[in-house]
Amino acid sequence: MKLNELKHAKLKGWVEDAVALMTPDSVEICDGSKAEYDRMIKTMVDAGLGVALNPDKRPGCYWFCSDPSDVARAESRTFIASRKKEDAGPTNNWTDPDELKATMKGQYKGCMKGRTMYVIPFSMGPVGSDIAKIGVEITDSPYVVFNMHIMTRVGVKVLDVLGKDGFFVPCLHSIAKPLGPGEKDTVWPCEPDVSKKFISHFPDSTGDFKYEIWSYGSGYGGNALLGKKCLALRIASVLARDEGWLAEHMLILKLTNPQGNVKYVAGALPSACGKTNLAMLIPTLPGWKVETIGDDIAWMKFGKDGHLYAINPEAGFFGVAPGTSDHSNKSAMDSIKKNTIFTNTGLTEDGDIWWEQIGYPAPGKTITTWKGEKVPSPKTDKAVAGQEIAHPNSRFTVPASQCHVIAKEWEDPKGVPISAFLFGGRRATTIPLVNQSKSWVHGVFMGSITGSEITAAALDIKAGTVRRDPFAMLPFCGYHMGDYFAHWLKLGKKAQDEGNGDKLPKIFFVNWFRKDKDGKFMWPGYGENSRVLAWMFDRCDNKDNCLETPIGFLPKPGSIEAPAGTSAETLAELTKVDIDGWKKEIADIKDKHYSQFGDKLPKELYDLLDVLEKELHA
Ligand code: SAT
Ligand code: MN
Repeated sequence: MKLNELKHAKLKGWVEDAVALMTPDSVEICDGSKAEYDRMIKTMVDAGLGVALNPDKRPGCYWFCSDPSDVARAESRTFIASRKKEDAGPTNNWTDPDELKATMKGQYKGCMKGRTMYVIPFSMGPVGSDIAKIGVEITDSPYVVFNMHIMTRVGVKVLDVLGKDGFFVPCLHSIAKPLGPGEKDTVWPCEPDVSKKFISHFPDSTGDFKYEIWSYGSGYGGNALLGKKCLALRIASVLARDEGWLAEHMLILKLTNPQGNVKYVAGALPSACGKTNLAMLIPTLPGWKVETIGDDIAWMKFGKDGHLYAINPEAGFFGVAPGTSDHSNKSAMDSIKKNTIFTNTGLTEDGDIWWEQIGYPAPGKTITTWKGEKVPSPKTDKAVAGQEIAHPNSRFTVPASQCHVIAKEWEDPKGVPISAFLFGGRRATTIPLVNQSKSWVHGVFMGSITGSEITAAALDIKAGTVRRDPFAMLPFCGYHMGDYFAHWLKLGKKAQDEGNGDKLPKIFFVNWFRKDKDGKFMWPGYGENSRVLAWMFDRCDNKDNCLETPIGFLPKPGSIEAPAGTSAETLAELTKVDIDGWKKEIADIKDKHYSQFGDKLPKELYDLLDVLEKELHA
């Protein structure tokens, strides 16, 4: 499709302006077809920038490796450029939007010389769903085009919904590597100087567009696939605030009990807590079933019936490869057997992928690392820091439809009614295995104090230190976190005022990661977590399976059966109130966490902290 065939005048004008600024050699409007997908991959494979994997082992699969400067989201280069600094809040990088645009326009000038500009119309959410939103990404990366094909719904059908004047979020992206005459890419093109990369969000610009995303210099993951964290979380969180809904960093799962009754659960966990594994969990508890709706993002709106309905705005999974095995996530392993893009994993001699903790040693004599070096195949699949075969943030991109445990209603445009929210983190002490909030406000409190222990000594934080990651939204909330807590409180209050308080999802906090005095995990996790899901399921039906305590509703003794290998004493320890631990927790929340939000921290949350403190001291 050609530029002058675009019927949407504002879209056409925006693309024309981008062409004038970035001066590509040609422009292509993406149609979302399989032929286009294949052609984009071929462009890169022919240029030597990608490898087709062995079709006997991984049919339709490809291996790509990025530049070592371009391997993960660049949080320090991610900006929320709201008009007022206070609207970005203490947890975001802020710059003045006009200054940032001036800087970036300077960078964008001529940045696509020698390349094709691709215009990708995409829908986040089933095309035409009331909850879905449309974005259009301009990029010079064919890698971005075929990944967007998997992760979102791309093409002409989206333009049809957009019509002549529909709403879309413009998303500008360039890898920042113009080509001279006859010049060809030899390695992953990007801007290797991190200080020149920008992932910018304009949540309230007053120009032609109210909401905009401008990204420059990176071709990797969330920096470049702008539908995901940029649109579906940072900008969508602002849209949700403005329009009265929720855009959350949550998995959505469908839970079926042995009687065939169904409940949908949405859950937020900080990174490295097994969110994708939980979304695809295989229960050990007989008769129970978990199916996946989404593994990363949930958009939720109240229906006319007062229930909260959720869609997964994505169409694929962009999962972390290392640590994924038949033990940790068999469903993911089965999903990635075909038609999958692998980025920054290892490549075996026989044309397959490999990574640390994949569950078996690397086959063959040698293996190619993500940096392209041939090294002797490791004898085990253990990770050796600094010598990884696969980059720790290496990824698979796979269509969600290929997942064997995807729920049949995962694309239902009206969404699924959510019965429970779950928050959680990796905490060695204090936080019980599962705890239900006493009220909506208390649940918002739980979400707001979500934290997880840092597993690697990265980020200059001591390993074992708790990093608070409210609602697992720390890097993804597009506005002031204090206002975000207030938005959650407001939605709950509105539902209650309308007489729908009993239809609000119940809120839970889980912790699979408690350790004993010897540093050993006390709970087996993985499929055994189904025992906790089952307890939550019954809580949603108000079964008599809990005890009220100062910190919330904890499981009644016997209401969760201990899995094999876990003693009754251990389970009792996991489900009791650690009074001293909670006193320290409260002090930490007051002094180091809530204090940073100033007057934007809703009073209800401070009040609740006081009540909790009093009850613990009683
Ligand atoms: O690179 S993404 O932002 O898409 C994934 C992640 O870092 O969580
Ligand atoms: Mn995520």
